[in-house]
Amino acid sequence: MGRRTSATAVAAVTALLAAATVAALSGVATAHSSLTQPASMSFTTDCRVSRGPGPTARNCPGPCPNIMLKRHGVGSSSSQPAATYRRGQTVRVRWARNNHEGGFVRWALVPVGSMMDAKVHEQMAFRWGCWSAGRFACKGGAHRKRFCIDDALDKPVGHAYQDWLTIPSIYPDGDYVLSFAWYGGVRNNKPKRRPVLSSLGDYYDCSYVRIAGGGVVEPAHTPTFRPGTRTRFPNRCVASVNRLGPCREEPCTVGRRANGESLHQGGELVPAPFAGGKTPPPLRTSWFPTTGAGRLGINAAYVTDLDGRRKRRLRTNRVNVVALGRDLERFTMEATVWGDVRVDGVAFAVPGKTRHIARAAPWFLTRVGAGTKARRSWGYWTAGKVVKVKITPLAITGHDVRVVPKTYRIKVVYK
Ligand SMILES: [Cu+2]
Repeated sequence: MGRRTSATAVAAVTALLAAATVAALSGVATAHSSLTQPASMSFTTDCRVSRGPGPTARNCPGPCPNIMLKRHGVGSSSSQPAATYRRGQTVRVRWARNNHEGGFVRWALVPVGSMMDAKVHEQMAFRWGCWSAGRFACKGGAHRKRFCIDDALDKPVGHAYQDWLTIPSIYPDGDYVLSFAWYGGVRNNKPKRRPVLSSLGDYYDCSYVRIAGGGVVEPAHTPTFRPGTRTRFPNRCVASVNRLGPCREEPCTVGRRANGESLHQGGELVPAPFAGGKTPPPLRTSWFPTTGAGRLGINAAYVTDLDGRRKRRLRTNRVNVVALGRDLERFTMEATVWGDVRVDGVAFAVPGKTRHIARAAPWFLTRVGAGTKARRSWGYWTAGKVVKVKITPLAITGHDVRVVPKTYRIKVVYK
């Protein structure tokens, strides 16, 4: 509880201790967890909805904390973000275990102006995992106070959870809110019991983060579910429910009674958007504000086979001979992009032919064939003749972007 330093914080600690005592005495399955890295925008460790009893009452319906907000210092606002990330960077995130087990954690990056809009958090979620993932032991002192808070299940050492997130490249430079949601927690910390019983509510936390630099801004990103490290199952999580909502209010029991029957029974689940092998729709960079001016160019281009393996790098200062034979029977091309603004696509143009626009990275001249894993072969060439391919990165219109295309000369021959 070393996170709290102000007078309000001391009061909060008192309330929390009282809550823990009430919970211990009455057997109320009241829980708590919060984001510890990057630092939360709030001092609360139990942002949830619950009526009580007494100090366990909370009206923190998310998707970001509405109570005990930090007023100053690091992590208190967009101008003092808790962390700065690069596009494509893999970053460590940690959250308190506080004697609890099970459920899912959902991550989203949302514009600061939408931080209290649950629909936006849902739409912009980019990653799901198991909440009980990456368990680690705290060292003593400040480390324990910061990351393990009240955890005492494995006395005398406190434990907490962690995972690593790769920041999708769809976010233009700017200020965002990283959103943490926990749902499906397991009643009485019994992850081995079947069915898995509900009683915990939905939990929320948020952190102000900045995104600056890294790779080029890409148009789309498909959300992923990865359980995380050190989980019980490689592709599922032990949870009482698989989405936010059914356990909006704690305790998630009949009549909201502490000793009531569980409202939901779960097991080894995947998050609802991934149920039955589904994948959520891609997130689009067009949802985010963009920086106005900058440059975009083609970094490199390659001849690849139809599985996308790069066979040779193309040069702009000479005719590139593509020799077709046993090693490479058919081919396509790929380009990479540099720049500091959003790229909306890459156009491949041959004089007199229809140009092809790749709409998402990796930037290939041909699409993946329907129902296959291989790309279509490119056929706008005549053996022995030089053909020009002009590759142009496409910037969002209405901005002052200097675009630098490249043209490659290609001659296809048979070996
Ligand atoms: Cu708790």
